[in-house]
Amino acid sequence: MIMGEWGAHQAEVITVHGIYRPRNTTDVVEKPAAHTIATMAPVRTHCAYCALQCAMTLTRAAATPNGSTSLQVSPLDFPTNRGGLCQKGWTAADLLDSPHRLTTPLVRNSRAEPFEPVSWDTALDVVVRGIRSIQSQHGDDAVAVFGGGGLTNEKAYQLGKFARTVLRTKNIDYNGRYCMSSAAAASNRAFGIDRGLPFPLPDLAQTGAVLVMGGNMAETMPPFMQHLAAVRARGGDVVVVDPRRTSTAEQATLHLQPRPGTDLALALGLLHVAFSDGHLDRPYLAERTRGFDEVWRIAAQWWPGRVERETGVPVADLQAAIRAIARGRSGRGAVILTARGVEQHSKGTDTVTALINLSLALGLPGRRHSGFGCVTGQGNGQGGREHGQKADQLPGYRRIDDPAAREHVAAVWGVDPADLPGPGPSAYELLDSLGTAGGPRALLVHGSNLVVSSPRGGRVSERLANLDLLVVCDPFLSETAAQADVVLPVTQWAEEDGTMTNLEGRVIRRRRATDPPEGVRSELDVLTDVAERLGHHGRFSAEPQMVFDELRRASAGGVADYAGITWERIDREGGVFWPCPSEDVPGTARLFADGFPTPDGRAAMVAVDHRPVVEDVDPEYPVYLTTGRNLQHYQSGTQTGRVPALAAALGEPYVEIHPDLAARHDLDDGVRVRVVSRRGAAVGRVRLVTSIRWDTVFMPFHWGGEQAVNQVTNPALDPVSRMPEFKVCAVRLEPVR
Ligand SMILES: Nc1nc2c(c(=O)[nH]1)N[C@H]1C(S)=C(S)[C@@H](COP(=O)(O)OP(=O)(O)OC[C@H]3O[C@@H](n4cnc5c(=O)[nH]c(N)nc54)[C@H](O)[C@@H]3O)O[C@H]1N2
Ligand SMILES: Nc1nc2c(c(=O)[nH]1)N[C@H]1C(S)=C(S)[C@@H](COP(=O)(O)OP(=O)(O)OC[C@H]3O[C@@H](n4cnc5c(=O)[nH]c(N)nc54)[C@H](O)[C@@H]3O)O[C@H]1N2
Ligand code: SF4
Ligand SMILES: [Mo]
Repeated sequence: MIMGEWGAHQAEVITVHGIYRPRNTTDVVEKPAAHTIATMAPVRTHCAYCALQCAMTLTRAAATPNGSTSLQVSPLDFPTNRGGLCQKGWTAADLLDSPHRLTTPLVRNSRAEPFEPVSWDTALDVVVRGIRSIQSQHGDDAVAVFGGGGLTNEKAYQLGKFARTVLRTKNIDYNGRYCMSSAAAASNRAFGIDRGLPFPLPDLAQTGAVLVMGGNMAETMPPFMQHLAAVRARGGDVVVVDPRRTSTAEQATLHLQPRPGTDLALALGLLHVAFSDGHLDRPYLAERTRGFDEVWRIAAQWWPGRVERETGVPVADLQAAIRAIARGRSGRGAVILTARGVEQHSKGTDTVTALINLSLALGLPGRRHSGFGCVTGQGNGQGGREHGQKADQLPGYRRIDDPAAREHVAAVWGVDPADLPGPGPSAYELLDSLGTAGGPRALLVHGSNLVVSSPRGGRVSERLANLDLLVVCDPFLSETAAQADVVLPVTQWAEEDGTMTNLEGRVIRRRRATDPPEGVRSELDVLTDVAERLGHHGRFSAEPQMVFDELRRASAGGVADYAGITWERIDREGGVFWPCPSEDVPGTARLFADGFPTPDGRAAMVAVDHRPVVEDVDPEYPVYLTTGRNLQHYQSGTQTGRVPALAAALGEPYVEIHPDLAARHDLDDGVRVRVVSRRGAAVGRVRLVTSIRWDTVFMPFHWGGEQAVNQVTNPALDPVSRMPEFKVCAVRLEPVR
């Protein structure tokens, strides 16, 4: 029932974009123009969190006696979520009226002092004076930028443009380096393109067999499970590979439980079995791929018995997995999917490569209801990696070291291509260089809580402490913001318009459903203002649709071509798949049917071999640690830790331990245990479970301080993707007395 003052507007959604244009004066305290959103009609949008981007409506409930109103979430039927939402989605509106919300800029003179609330003008003045003085003393690269895969396409694009043309720094990277980089690198070198899923998600439900390598969708994307359930309901197979018997593995027809960090050997073994059992697709290999012979030369050496010794997976299970995939393929189709479990390793790129090789040898990519895909993680994990916040990239998934790409993008930006910086270091390398001799002296953070989510977090905190200037834009006081000199409160999710690109490569609309709190500004507005103050007049827009139109031009002709996508079209069609080079053509829902976007149109099979984990167990650190996610919490926990229902469901980290291992350490269920590595320690509560290997413990990474498992993890990097080895290191366990 619609009541009260909102009733008059129930028929339509009226969104008035307040375009804030800073004046060239520093003595006026500016606020964003007053926004008027008068609506009772539900606003259609997508969830605040992960890459499934479940569709929902937000409806303002009737005003309570004290005048406050809250937004109500209702799921919508959309191809990814089919009317489902997880608990995080259901409670996402709590982020909007959270009492923890930052509503004023915070500044302090030294890190020893508490923050003082200040006006936007004062805060931005501190930022601009800091940037000027640091760059004049130490050069342009002395200011660094760290972005996030949760930012809208518009914000990610603007951030890259700001870094390259206003700051002129090469030092920009983002948290997607910790997330999608191994999958992206492997896909690019094999297929010439990196779109996580090369087909719409509902295609999955049509296939006959799915191999899930290192993904736990039952906790990380619960509505995704409908598509896997549909495969099983038709008699198909779901094979899950995970050192833990997760709730996803529970719903599989077959579960393989390897030792952490051995998936590359497993993938080579699967190819070996596929070959010896006669399942290779020879005509496909001959027509659509190159490089099989070198790939086979290595896989030939990974006979099943050797793979069993390396991985702990019985030969019979390897054979059963291949039988399931081959059966699926000869029926409706077969799909191989990877997620962070196999990607977040110092050999993540090669492991994904080996799995792509397996999929090509079986003839899956480009075939109906078949293929290979990587399950992208963050809300805009896909779009966030296409438009230029990555160290080596320009918009449209262009390479920053490609002269033609530089020329195209420089023309859109109105700058000289020679003035664009070159590629910079990757996320962890960038953070590890902060405040060191010759390293950056200032860091601007947009959309990441990097002290909690980076490997070897203790070292990252020390590096931040060495900076002359740390500026953090965040809706909340995250652990990273708490270390800053300047904190800028920015709009989030349902307070802004923009686009996101979901795990399928479908570009969708994030719609504004409510006013931001008084005092909060949009990040587009903040970047525009700082650019103006640094003398770049009229080159940046705070209006998301204008930014998107510029992004379209910058991406035109690139791999991730958005030129034909408009907001109106997204509204009309319910989302548009990239590449979409012109408004007259449909988006590309399915890739690879007629060839691969490589120079010769064939997929490249790259020969890769197994190698050990960087830090193996030894008598001093005898247990493997692996890390990941829990159903109710998201990432570093900045957001979900402040949602009451989620904090109540799980308020502290747990450590999953097999009873046999616990007995050897004298650990009972529910006691506190310290997980210690060569780099640091983290404390969690013991959960005795028989679902984990006896040589491995698992801890989620959603908490900071002494509960942060990233105090313990190993920053060893993949040589190609520069992905840290989040998923395996050596630890010892100490009871906390
Ligand atoms: N609830 C929740 N959902 C989320 C997120 C969240 O933080 N919370 N984050 C989102 C983001 S950004 C991402 S990237 C996705 C991640 O989604 P997933 O990849 O599904 O999540 P993880 O829990 O990191 O890892 C998946 C599984 O990998 C297993 N694993 C660990 N080591 C290995 C190994 O060596 N080999 C194999 N085969 N498996 C291994 C773990 O046991 C774990 O069950 O989730 C998204 N959705
Ligand atoms: N041990 C271990 N570590 C991991 C992983 C793992 O599996 N194990 N996974 C890695 C992966 S896959 C990922 S994706 C990273 C994620 O790690 P983080 O980058 O730390 O991710 P979040 O916690 O989502 O941080 C996003 C921050 O941005 C804020 N925010 C939300 N919206 C906006 C916005 O519009 N603008 C701005 N400026 N801020 C906003 C949020 O409040 C939050 O503080 O963690 C990585 N770290
Ligand atoms: S699965 Fe992801 S997108 Fe869907 S409701 Fe949960 S967090 Fe939101
Ligand atoms: Mo991620």
